[in-house]
Amino acid sequence: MSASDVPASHPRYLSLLRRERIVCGVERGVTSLHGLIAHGRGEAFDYLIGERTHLFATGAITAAAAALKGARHPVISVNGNACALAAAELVALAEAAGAWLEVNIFTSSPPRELAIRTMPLDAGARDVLMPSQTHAIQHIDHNRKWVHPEGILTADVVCVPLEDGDRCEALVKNGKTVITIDLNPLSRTSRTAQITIVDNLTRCLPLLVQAVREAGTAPVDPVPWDNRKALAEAESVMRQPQATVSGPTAN
Ligand code: PTJ
Repeated sequence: MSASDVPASHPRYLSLLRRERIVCGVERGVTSLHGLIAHGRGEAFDYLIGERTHLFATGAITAAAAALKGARHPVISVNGNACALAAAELVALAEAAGAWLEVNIFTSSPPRELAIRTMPLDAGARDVLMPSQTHAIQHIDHNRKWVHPEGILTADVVCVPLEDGDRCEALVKNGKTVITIDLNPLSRTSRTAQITIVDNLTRCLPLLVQAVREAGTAPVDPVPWDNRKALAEAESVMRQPQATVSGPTAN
């Protein structure tokens, strides 16, 4: 049985749908096998926040929208999990923010990079940049250092959903403002990025798109954001038993 056979009334419907997207991602060569593990890790943290968007996330979404709108050259980095879960929403975000999409993956694989590129293009992206073999960011040795010269290399604001800590640190050291989406408030990525949205990618992306659209075309001032405080609030919610799926809402 697949999630498409499960009625929308099923209490785990959305979770099953997300699993199906990740499994389909693996089957079509978009998501790595390691991505299945990362997804399970995310599910566990999502349980601990009651699978809902909290105030620490909506605040981060507002700050992220302002950072994207105020950016000179914003870029959204796309990996195998983000692409399988939310290709259409990533395209909508890029469109709303006037940002480029750029493929960048942890587990090196040119065929997978190409498969990832296809999904946002099919979802209507005007283009999707690929990592070059000539331009690299500094402070990282891994293959993830390779970037597109008109994309991440020259970006001032980079949105990196579900990132690994080394690359997030490297992007910050390269002078970028980094926005991440990560359900784990303790991860190195969450703690290194300037703006961390602790929420499920699939829940917060539509809200982020809406916030960017609402910002309109007028110049946008940066929204002051205390990332450490927000991460502490997320951790505190996770440590409260009543925040879990069966408990009452936490905000
Ligand atoms: O496609 P690749 O090769 O670039 O690989 C992508 C993954 C995600 C596999 C790779 O970057 C990786 O291993 O990531 P990590 O280090 O496991 O980190 C993923 C983080 O994202 C973890 O902190 C998870 O809790 C979190 N996470 C997983 N699913 C979601 C999520 N956060 C938000 N929404 C999710 N749906």
